[in-house]
Amino acid sequence: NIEAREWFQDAKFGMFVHWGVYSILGDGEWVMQTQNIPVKAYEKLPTFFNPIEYNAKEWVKMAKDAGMKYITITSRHHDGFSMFDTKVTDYDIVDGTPYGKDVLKDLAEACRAEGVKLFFYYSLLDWRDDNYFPRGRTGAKIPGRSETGEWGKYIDFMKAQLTELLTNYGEIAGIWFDGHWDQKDWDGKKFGKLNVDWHYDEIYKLIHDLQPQCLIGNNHHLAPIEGEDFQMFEKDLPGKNTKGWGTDASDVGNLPFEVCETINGSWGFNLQDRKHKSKKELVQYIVKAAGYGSNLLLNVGPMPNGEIQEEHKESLKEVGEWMRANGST
Ligand code: FUL
Repeated sequence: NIEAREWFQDAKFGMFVHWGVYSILGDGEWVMQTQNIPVKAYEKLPTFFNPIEYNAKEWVKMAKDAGMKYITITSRHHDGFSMFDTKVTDYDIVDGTPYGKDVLKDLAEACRAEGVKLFFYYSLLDWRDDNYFPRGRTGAKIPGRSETGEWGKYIDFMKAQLTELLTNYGEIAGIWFDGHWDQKDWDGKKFGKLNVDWHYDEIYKLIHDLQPQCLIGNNHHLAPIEGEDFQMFEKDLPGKNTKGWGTDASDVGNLPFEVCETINGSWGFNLQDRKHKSKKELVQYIVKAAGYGSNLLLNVGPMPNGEIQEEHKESLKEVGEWMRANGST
């Protein structure tokens, strides 16, 4: 949808939100893998997730005041826990936590009221689902993962969840896919010749059929695939590939760009992260991205109680002041 792509191209600045049951441990969103937490132990985390200080209106106001035009939030990260009310698993915020409420619903309403657009981050890889099989390099050492599974069922599961996300939350500006790279291992000798098709043609069609304006991006670090609407560069600038994501990661297509970055050094809440970027550094990121004609998606990692950490709030405030002073909002 051309109009939606044009809006995106002009939007310039958005807020990324990494929030999930991993936030409880204060060690980033990869904690299940970095600490090799057994599936059964990790499954206890939701019972401690009770973000009573969560206030969607405040989050949206904070983003808007910083000059941001959209919010991209993790609906389900690599740990496989759904932060929304899904009917295809009970491993979700409504069925599995004492909080029991759908945080994405509140956010969708608050965004709509303020004219801020909403994107859903959606992980392709899953460290818990039996049917996410064969496994790739990530999460390989997590104890308790299944040795068998049905790939077709996993694809159906994702389709069902995406249908929910695009049916129950009003107009959604985009889906931000992530976690495609395990596939590299599947193509190798480790798992033999298995059907590793992601069925992107079907998945992308489903999304555009449900909501034609919904933009699709995929953090696969490849050149854009048919059906995608924007191209993202993780902690990088278009065409740079300074992170060495792979030989195709610098392939630049002709879709609108988005660059994503962290305010400190982590995506998910990290208690011990002291690498906060200064106001000057953050402004440089905004300016640099804009110089490449790219949006900047700047991340916050809310705490388990639902509040955004003070340092992040402070950074957003400072950036907002700079944006206003420079006529960028
Ligand atoms: C990466 C993920 O693996 C990280 O956890 C994070 O979500 C980042 C934005 O994308 O690929």
